[in-house]
Amino acid sequence: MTDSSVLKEKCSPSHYERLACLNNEKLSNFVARYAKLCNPESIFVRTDSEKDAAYIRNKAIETGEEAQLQTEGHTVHFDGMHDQARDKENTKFLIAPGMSLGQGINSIPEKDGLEEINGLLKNIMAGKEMFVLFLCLGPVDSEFSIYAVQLTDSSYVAHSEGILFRPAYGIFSKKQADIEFFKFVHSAGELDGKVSKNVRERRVYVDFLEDTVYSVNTQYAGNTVGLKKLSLRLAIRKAGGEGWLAEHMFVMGVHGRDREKSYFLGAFPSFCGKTSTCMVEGEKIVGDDIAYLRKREGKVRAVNVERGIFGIIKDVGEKSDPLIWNALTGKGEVIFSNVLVKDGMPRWQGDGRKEPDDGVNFSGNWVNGKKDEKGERIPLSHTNARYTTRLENLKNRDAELENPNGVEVKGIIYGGRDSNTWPPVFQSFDWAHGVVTIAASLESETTAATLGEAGIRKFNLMANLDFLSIPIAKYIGNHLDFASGLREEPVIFGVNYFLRGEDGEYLTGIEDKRVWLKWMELRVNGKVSTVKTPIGFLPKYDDLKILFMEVLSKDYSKEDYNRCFGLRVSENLAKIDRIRNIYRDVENVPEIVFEVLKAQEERIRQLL
Ligand code: SPV
Ligand code: MN
Repeated sequence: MTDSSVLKEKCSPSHYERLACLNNEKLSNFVARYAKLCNPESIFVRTDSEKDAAYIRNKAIETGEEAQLQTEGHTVHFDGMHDQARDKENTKFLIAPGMSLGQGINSIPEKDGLEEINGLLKNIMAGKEMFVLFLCLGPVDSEFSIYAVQLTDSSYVAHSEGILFRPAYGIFSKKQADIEFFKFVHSAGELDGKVSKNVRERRVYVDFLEDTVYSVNTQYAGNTVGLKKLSLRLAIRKAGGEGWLAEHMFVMGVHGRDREKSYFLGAFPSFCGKTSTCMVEGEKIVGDDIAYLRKREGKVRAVNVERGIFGIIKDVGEKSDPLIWNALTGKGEVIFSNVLVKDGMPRWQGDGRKEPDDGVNFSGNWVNGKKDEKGERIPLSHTNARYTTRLENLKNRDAELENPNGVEVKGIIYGGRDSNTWPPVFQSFDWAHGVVTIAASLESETTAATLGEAGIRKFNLMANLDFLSIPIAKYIGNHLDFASGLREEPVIFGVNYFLRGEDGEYLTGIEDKRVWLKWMELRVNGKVSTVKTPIGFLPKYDDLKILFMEVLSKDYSKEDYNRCFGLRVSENLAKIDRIRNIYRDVENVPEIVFEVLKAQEERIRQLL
């Protein structure tokens, strides 16, 4: 059977024509190859039309991958009991003979990986429809754009891609064979009811040599939605070779006292306040998860790779998160995943309402007190339950979201879950100091967003470790080099929302991040001075006192300030030791990393 015959056989004539008219042999070969291997019953080629989007939405309801909720546009999707987060262990990079990605990055020889994945993909879509999606990372037709084709047999995945990313069939049609693209092949595999059955054979294999990612026997979006974390891995490598950066960062606009906006990027590991930071009241969101950064005319500009949010729903409440709350409770397209459904309404942990005693959740019929096979209580919704919606649904969406030139970046913020070392906010001395002692020294206490034990401090440089597709040393080198040729370097800040006092109590309030943002805005615009300390520049008490009153109408006491901003000497020294030990084990780390850490250590030791 020739390539085109499999397409003719499985596509209706009009859908066959949708592919054929793109005149792109590479593309047709790719689709044909996996159509042959995965053997779906039929193929749906999605254009950018609303009719096609509606077909996929309806299909998700028809197959049961999603169920309609009471509110117009709302649906719910459940992932399997053991498919609720990114699977780090089974996510691997295919590498050619003689190649090494170094420490901390899972890899498998290309030949073995392909053999395994091709075996798993064989006939995996039998009886199902395969969707062919054309999408774009970043705004369409800009310097930042990367195009992508996703194949999937999951209407939930296809639906999510359509909400989260810009459609690009039109560009494929315009550019014809002259288009480069990332490729994603996904199958949920055999289903048990509506969920992936063979999660033990869950695999996410990244073939960066072919710009292709395979994802099998899983539905959780972090493992399956190609343009999200799968493409980030490909983009990091592409960026490294081309002198730009692909980062796990939000993009937001912070208003100054004059109402002028300054744009910030922020990198936080999962569950550390990333979405809630870019979503604070009074400011503007461009994106909450992934950004591409490029240099232009001596400045850094960035875009949101996505146009939607796949956000954590736990603790989203009417009072604490009014902007998200409104988007999630009003009409409009939202997929709720792994929440509890009670009387056709989604409910979740920490939604601020009286907890129901029963309902349907990821474990099936749920009653309060239900236990899993290990005897542990099943919460009403999963801790990593999420919502998927367009930024368009949010009142605080920034007008620059679709600007093909991105926004000018004034500051970059790094934050982790850190109970005892960093102060709530501080500024690095310069680019290299920020890259080394803040970004590349980022650690975070673990959470439920990935499989594994929670509550352990883990090194996570730039909050991007899970997605690194190049050796750590090379990645740090790219960051250090990125400043070359810049007239104005973005200012690098560290934040910590999880600092605790001696009794274990949190020292800062949930809303305080609004103050830290305002202080950073003042700093990037040179409007306030600082206290110089061995770890960087700290806010002055008097400035914070004014900001707390202005932003939160709150008194800020000197005692609070001292508790939060007093330098934790032994903890900071211990951190330097931990980080240095990590980098000592990594090959080819630029010498400047050790020099900057040493200088920081000496500055701190002088206080002793
Ligand atoms: C994260 O965990 O960082 C997320 C969700 O943004 S996931 O798509 O799973 O990566
Ligand atoms: Mn993320």
